[in-house]
Amino acid sequence: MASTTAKTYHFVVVSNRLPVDRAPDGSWVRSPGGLVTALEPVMRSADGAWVGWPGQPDLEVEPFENDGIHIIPVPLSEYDIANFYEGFSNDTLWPLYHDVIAPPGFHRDWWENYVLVNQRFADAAAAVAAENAVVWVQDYQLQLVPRMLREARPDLTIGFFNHIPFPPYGIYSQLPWRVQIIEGLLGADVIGFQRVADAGNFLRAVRRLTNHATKNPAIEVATDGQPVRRVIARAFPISIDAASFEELAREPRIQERAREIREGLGNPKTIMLGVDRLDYTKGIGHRLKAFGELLAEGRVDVEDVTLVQVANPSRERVAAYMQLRDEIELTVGRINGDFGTMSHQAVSYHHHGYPRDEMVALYLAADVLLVTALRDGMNLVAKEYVASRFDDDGVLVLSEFTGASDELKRALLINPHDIDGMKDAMVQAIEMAPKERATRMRALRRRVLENDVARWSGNFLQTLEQARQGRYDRIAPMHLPDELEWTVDRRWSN
Ligand code: GDG
Repeated sequence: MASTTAKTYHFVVVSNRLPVDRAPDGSWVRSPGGLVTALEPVMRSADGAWVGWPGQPDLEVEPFENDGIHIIPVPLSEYDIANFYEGFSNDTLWPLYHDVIAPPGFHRDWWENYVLVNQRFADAAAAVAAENAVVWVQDYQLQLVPRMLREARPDLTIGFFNHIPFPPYGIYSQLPWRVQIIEGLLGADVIGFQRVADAGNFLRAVRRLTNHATKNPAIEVATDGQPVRRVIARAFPISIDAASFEELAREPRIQERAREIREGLGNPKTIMLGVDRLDYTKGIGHRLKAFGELLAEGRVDVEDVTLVQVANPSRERVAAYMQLRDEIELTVGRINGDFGTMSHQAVSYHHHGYPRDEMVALYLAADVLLVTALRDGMNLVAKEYVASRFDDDGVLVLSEFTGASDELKRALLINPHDIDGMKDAMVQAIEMAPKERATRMRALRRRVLENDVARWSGNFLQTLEQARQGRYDRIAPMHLPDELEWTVDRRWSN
């Protein structure tokens, strides 16, 4: 383990969590996220560094190298985890940015700690960034970092990507610290969102809360006594390492495992699958309600159709998540009690995570994937299912409230609040003829395989490079559904 303390880097990624986990024996294991896969080639060629929290309270570790990536750990105390992370990030921003599906908590001590911890991340990044380096900050936990970094290091080129939605102004405006967050983000040169609608919501918030002019494709940020700075805000829909999912799915042992899974479930005619973090944004309750009603009405027979639900444990110390788990498990128990037979369970429920191999086997075993999120930045599970189905089979039922629905138009698109509509879509998916399944899946696959995560990071970093060179003429204007959105300057200020 080489120490890299005094070194500086020309490419720095900053995210709440580091891309490595500490094993019980003290060694570091790469966590298999899509972001790491996407950035790995850039990291290697640019000799990059990754700044983030190592995942355990009060863990102070010196910078080290892991498999070609320089790791710069930022420690968080128990207090920081409770206030910055579980509090402000996951109990204020998360519900607020997801259409207040759950009520956000507004607590000044959470906010104060959010500011403090963001400053700590910004300081750590500023310390390791070389002169004129590119720094890419990730996600809602670190929205103040771009401005903090710019103040410390005006020489840097700063990108920010928001993995979750950006809410409409009517909701965003509830946030007592709404101006500070906007100004924090505007420290970046390029701000990326999942959907065009998210970028539009952000632009509207900029107009309502600041005096900066918005001229497509840039916001002109005027700070006292300094030249006007241009900030690009636009959509860069994230994706997955599609080829690696297909590759895994093509392995005979994974296909054999898919057959075993089907057998283990009693070889039902149709397996429907849900894979989600156990989160109230994912619409798991709505999905179960629809399925339960189909069984009760006799439109679906428990001998023919099984719903497999993987509910990956998440944020288990946040009260809303504890309550959600109780509700979901009560519902699963009721459905199984009411409709299960000795040989067939209605819902096969799993409250734990699985290795990637098993996930891909599940995708192959599932005739239908149900993505019923009430709000979701993108939803990578939908794209992983499509990438795995090299056999051009399987039906994707996809909520229109996911970012993925902007691209995956040949899925069966649903409004998960409309339970009857969702039930009809489930039946349509179960009954769909093989030919239609294949036509739809082929179209979905073209989309996912072309727009993979390497293309996503490539597009973002290219825009960042154009911004660095001041080549704003090279950055295409973003087309908002309502073109008028861009034309008004300096409308309101607070
Ligand atoms: C946020 C945004 C946005 C899940 N269970 C297991 C497992 N997973 C993996 C999936 C997928 C990932 O976790 C979940 O990604 P999603 O996109 O579905 O959702 P969030 O966790 O909420 O992610 C989201 C994303 O950021 C990226 O920008 O799309 O909207 O909310 O990759 O496969 N993986 C394994 N075992 C499991 O049991 N191995």
